[in-house]
Amino acid sequence: MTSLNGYAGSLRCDWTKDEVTSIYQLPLLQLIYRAATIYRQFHDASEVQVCTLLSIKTGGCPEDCAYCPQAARYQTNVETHALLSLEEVVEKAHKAKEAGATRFCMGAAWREVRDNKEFDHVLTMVKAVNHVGLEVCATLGMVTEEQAKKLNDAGLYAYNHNLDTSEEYYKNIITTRRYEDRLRTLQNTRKANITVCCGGIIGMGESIEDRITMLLTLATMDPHPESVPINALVAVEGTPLEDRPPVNTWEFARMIATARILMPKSMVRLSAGRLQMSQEAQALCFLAGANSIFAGDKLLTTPNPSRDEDEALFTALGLKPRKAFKHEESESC
Ligand code: SAM
Ligand code: DTB
Ligand code: SF4
Repeated sequence: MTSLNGYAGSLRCDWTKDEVTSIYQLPLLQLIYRAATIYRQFHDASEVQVCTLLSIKTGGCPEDCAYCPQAARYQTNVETHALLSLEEVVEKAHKAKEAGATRFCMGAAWREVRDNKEFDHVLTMVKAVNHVGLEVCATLGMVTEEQAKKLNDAGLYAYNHNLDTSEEYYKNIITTRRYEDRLRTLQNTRKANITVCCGGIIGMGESIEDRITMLLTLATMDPHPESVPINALVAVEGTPLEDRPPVNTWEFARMIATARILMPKSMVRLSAGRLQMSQEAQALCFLAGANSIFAGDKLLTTPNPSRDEDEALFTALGLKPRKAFKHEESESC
């Protein structure tokens, strides 16, 4: 039995900004110790879920997200492609499963889902990947409640739609949609009984206060998102954020630890940016409560550590991949 050292966590959705600020600003090792304790109270800390990403439609997106290499308006080296065939997707899903992944996330460079043949095709993909025995996740831009219901009927397990940053900083990063649009899609997903995957990115020039406010918005959702991806910006040549310096790994670990304390039951995903991090920095994130990674040479369009490197990391740290569908039911506060 893990000793809680006076640090027992509880599932709460009524966090205040002062509380989040004082947790975020704890001395780093104290913050990590507290997060690690709470992590062990709610999860088996030897397990990390391995997820695989696949870009099913790449590039040519009409949005202006300043971090994104897939926005049509930026000159990047991304090779665009139309919607993949069902065969290609199913083959990748089988390969991902064989390589140990239990969750498969399909991403499309769309502003929003439209009710057309392409959406019907994505529904077929969702059904097929579900049959492979993987948790199916999709990230397709904005969805209506009706579209979310269709995705749920097809067997979609999770929908990824990130807040990306604070409401205040959002307009500096994206001007082609509003924060409320993001929140509405998240509500539509919830109403359709799909689990919610929602997090953000650090390293885009936001202030500490922006990071705290974003975490506050996530942690006051009731229920919390079942999955919270924390991304470090991958600064891609040709995007407006191409010259941003790499994220300081202490700051990254601080985000992970704070997310773990605020949303103790959620899966906290150490997402984009691992290639720029040392294995020791990743170990600190696992200690602080990160319990999922994206594995495979590629994220959606940018490189990621190889499976061999990740296997070596898991062996060195004594971590094992987590089984699929192990999530508990979403729980209201
Ligand atoms: N078009 C859909 C949307 O915007 O929701 C889905 C795909 S989009 C690529 C999914 C998420 O990937 C974004 O919300 C963002 O958080 C993350 N992302 C995209 N480019 C990134 C980058 N260069 N560095 C870190 N995260 C990134
Ligand atoms: C998330 O939060 N991060 C993943 C997943 N959800 C879809 C995407 C990261 C993309 C990084 C940039 C790229 O590879 O294009
Ligand atoms: Fe389009 Fe999504 Fe990239 Fe924004 S993040 S430009 S919506 S693909």
